[in-house]
Amino acid sequence: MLPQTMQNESVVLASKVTPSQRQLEWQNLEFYAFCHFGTNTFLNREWGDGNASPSSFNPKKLDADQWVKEIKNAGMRALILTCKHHDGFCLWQSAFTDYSVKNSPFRNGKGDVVKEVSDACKKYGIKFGVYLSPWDRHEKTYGTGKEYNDYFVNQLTELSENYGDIFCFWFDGACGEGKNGKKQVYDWERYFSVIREKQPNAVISICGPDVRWCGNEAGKYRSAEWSVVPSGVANQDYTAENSQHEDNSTFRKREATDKDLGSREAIKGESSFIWYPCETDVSIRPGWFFHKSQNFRVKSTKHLMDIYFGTVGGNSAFLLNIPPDKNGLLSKYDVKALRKLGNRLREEFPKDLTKDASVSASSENGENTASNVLSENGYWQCADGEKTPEITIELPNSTLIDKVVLCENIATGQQIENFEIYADNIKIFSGETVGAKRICRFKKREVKTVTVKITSYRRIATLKRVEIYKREK
Ligand code: FUL
Repeated sequence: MLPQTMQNESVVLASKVTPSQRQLEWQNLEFYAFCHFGTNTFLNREWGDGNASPSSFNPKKLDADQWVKEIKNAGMRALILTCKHHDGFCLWQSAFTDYSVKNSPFRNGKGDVVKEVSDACKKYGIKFGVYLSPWDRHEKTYGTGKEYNDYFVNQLTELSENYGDIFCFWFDGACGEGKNGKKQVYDWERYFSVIREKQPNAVISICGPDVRWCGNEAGKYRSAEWSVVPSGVANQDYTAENSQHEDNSTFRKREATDKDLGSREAIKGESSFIWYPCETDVSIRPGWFFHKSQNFRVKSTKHLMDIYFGTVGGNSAFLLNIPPDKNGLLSKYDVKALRKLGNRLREEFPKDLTKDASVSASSENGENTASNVLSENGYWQCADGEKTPEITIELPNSTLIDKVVLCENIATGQQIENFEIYADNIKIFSGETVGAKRICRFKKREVKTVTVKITSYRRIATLKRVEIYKREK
């Protein structure tokens, strides 16, 4: 028997949608870096017009190890590099254009930034991703149709074949006219099939089928985030329509436009759904590229932590941009912010207090027992049709706590609509949606038992993990 609440055909269909293996693996990354770097860095621009001389690109002290060490230390698990931004300048030695590092003074025209950064990622054990702007303001074939699509596919092929495993191809929605005043019709299906063939584990993000743009560049997040949305949301025209059309800073401050994509009200009447999880991209500074004038406008730890809790802790990935400076280094201002952020994250999540706890649930479903929520394997699922299932963690002693972290078993879909948390039978938190991760924060208190009560869900109710923390200091 289905739970009482699940009486709507759209909800039944949405509850059956599950992530692909590559989406499941991507979800584990949670927090990762963006590095916007290119001629704009040297010319103090956000959008290059494609006319900058390659000689402007001259990072004299480039040290990708420094970027990756700081990024990793701040808790990030991957890095996406702007291998080519809208200006068309390539940070690798592309055989298909002269507009690249090969005509720059960087390493006497012998350098390859993509290689140095991807090698550093391998060395320090984080994943590497590629931003390749479809919009190209330099390339003369842009706007011709097939000829530019061939060019773009050639570049995708070079990047796919020469730099090891790539976890993500990030396609921007921003698009305008090219050098010849023409607009290009992108052959997305062809781009996607090249990636699927050459890098089958990579997610294709934003103008792609695997990861959804949050809809703003200001670090705004939804209080309830659904990874299952109507199929129409994964449409490149829809994404491009909502993306930036002009180079101005107002866009970067704009807040989320779509308030809700996945609730039962939002999906009413829809009949086709996809797993399309959210990624929130925001820069540590006002701009995406480095500008000296913004050295004192690096976001505070408090602001970054708020975004972290709202995104990683709210069923979205967090893509934080840290732009290298003209030397080819993360500047001391950004490094300081990253170090403070890393320290704060370690303080917030020092050790999981559920070690040595015991667990019980109102019901269990076969091998999906309650005790699985305290282990790395398996998950808990309640008996079919139970109305308000609950699970209780009993700590060995009364303990000060200030956070409960919940993870649904998203491999079987996203199902929880509303839940409550009780500390020794006193309600201390209520929320909507859990998904991959929900970080529930409350004022610190001494607690012996923590109960999670699922007050409404779709088809089945599961939890993969329950963790409990208390901030140090
Ligand atoms: C936007 C671009 O136009 C910006 O320059 C930046 O790359 C940002 C991440 O995406 O659409």
